[in-house]
Amino acid sequence: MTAITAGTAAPLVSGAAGTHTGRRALRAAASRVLLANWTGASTVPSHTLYPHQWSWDSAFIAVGLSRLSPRRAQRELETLLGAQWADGRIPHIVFNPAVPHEAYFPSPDFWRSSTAGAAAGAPRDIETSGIVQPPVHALAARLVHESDPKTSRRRGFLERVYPRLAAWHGYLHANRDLGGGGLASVLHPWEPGMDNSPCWDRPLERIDPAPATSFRRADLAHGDAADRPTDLDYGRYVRLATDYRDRGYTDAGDPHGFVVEDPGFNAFLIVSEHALAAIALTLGQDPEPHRERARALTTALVARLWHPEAGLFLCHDLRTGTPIDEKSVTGLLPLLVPDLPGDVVEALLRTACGEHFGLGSSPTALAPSYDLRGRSFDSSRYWRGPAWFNINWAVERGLRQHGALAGADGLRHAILTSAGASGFAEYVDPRTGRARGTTDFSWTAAVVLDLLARTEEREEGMDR
Ligand code: 2M8
Repeated sequence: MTAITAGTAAPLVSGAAGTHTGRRALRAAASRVLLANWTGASTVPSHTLYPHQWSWDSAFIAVGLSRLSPRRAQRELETLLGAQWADGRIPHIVFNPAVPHEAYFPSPDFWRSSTAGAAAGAPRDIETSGIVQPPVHALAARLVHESDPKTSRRRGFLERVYPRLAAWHGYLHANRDLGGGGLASVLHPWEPGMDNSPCWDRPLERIDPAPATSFRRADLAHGDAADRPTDLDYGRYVRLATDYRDRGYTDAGDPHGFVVEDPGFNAFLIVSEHALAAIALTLGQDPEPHRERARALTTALVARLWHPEAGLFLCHDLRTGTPIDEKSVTGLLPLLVPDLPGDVVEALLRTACGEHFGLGSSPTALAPSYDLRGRSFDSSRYWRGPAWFNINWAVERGLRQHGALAGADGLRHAILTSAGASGFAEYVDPRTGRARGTTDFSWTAAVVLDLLARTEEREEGMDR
């Protein structure tokens, strides 16, 4: 097993993804996926399984699109921000009215945002869900701007998105610090994006599932049931979303059935807060409030969710006031945070390449979504083991930021090889690399485009 340590550089991408011809073919294939999934103002994650716009998907997609068309990347984010609620939340789905309701569950007639969310400031003329997803957007906006600052400046991109992104963070800060310790909490397993992670098993035991006869899943028409959450999971997702909707999507007040502090969600918030500071500076505004918030969040993240004995950040169940003793890749995502204490970084790097996550164990090793040794590990089922490309892109950035260059180069190679070989799979079996879920998946193609461009920038000595 290759140790992941700071300071050493491995050769650049090698093999098919490393030759110029191989890279050109990969870039062309990834571009075709994103172009085919573009619907005129935004990009669907997949035409079959997810035929609307998703919040954090769009952030990753914008980063990839910026390598093809900076204007389109800006449009992707601005379409999403066009559906922002007056309270600042960015909804996790923006529905395309041209898509029939039967194509995806839960559809707009379940969420009823324009009526049930009216008091919270849901738009009247666009239907959305009422929950949120990880705040990757300000990071994406910064990267989109940096990919072509001239076009961005000419179009006033940052001027338009900055107040909206600041309002989004303001919502999380004002409404979602339900633990009172300075972190944002999530109220539904769909919010951290890792829907059926084993981390949610215990908190979900308390939730009385909606009967399976009360809803009709659309996902099973397009996906293998063994790759998807179970009916029992869905019953609980439906119960929690119904309760939230029926309370007008208000965050304060009655205790929520599910309320968790998630390290990955908060790590993205911190990185995005740093991105807002950079954006403010570019616009001639004061970056200090964003820096101050990033510092406070970082302190709270370490104080509340770091567990030295696990060598990992753990989720925290606010209903019971206890840590959730499961090793999920969400606990590695704080590698994205720039100012972590040195001992925490060292321990995280050890955990990343140890037996639980196996980075560096082979040239194609990707970080699994869940502990390879965990009792609930399942190599096929969604967020219970499979490796996801957006998450590995984030881990790669984290490794590189902390100087673990050999590990970052190895992971970059693994992402490019595995994404191409799997037909831009939604996720892959972390042991075999076999495609799972759907293929031609947008964020998989997007992170490939970004990593290919970064590899070239690095070769030309301009890596950002
Ligand atoms: C998955 O989640 C949706 C619900 O939001 C679903 O299963 O229908 C997750 O993988 C989530 O992280 C992702 O954003 C979404 C669309 O790709 O699909």
